[in-house]
Amino acid sequence: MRVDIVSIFPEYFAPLDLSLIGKARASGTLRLAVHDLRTWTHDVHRTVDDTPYGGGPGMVMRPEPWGEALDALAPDELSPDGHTLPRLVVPSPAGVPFTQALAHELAAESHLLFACGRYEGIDQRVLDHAATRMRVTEVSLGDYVLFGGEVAVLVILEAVTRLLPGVLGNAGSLDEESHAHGLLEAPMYTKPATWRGHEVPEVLRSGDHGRIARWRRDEALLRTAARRPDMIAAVPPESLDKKDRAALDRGGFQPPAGDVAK
Ligand code: JAH
Repeated sequence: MRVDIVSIFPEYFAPLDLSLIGKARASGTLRLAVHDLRTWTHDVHRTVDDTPYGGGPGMVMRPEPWGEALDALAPDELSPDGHTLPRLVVPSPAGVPFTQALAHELAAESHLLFACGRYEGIDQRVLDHAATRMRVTEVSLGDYVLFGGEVAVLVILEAVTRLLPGVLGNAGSLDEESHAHGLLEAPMYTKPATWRGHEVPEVLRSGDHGRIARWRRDEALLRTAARRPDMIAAVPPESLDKKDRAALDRGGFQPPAGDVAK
């Protein structure tokens, strides 16, 4: 996968040399380049912002440097290798929610181009014009405001690159983790069996794989009901069998109405 990032703070992306993302880059699985937006300014002060039309606080990113950056990184002409245009991803509090499903979708792209806004954001015409030539997705990580899109891009890239073939090895199974099956995971423990007076649940030391699976399922259901009412409400009622319903009931949660799975 090819990834380009445009930012006025390219130094933010130094961590991408490290750890598993660094390995993916070294192996060629990930071809990543970080670009300074000021490359595409022409005034002595290399200005990237200006005051907002209509008034209001803060500054807005000028369209001209962004226009040139996108022209350079997403050229109109088809290259000799017949490459397709990148998918432009723009972190913004006004974006669509970033989910594991969207991470999978982005991991299937051959070329991602990230545009990091700062201040009050990028002049809307940059995104409107880009959308006439390529797919543009504004993405939100959650309902809070950052200084800019840089940290959001680090998060998105970490979620996406670990899905690329060969990056995780097969040590971690992607389909057993949280958000793969719509429930939070049960808690995990390692040695020692007793630590500061806290014991590892007996069932996990029993060696009884049937009981362990049942316990983990119950804990996953109870945690999800307690912490994520949105996720438990989205569980299809017919996917909950009698034991699932009994676990929720014991925890004081109302199991959803509907057909009971066998
Ligand atoms: C803030 C440009 N949902 C997280 C998130 C993503 C981006 C931004 N804020 C929060 C942001 C200022 C300028 C982007």
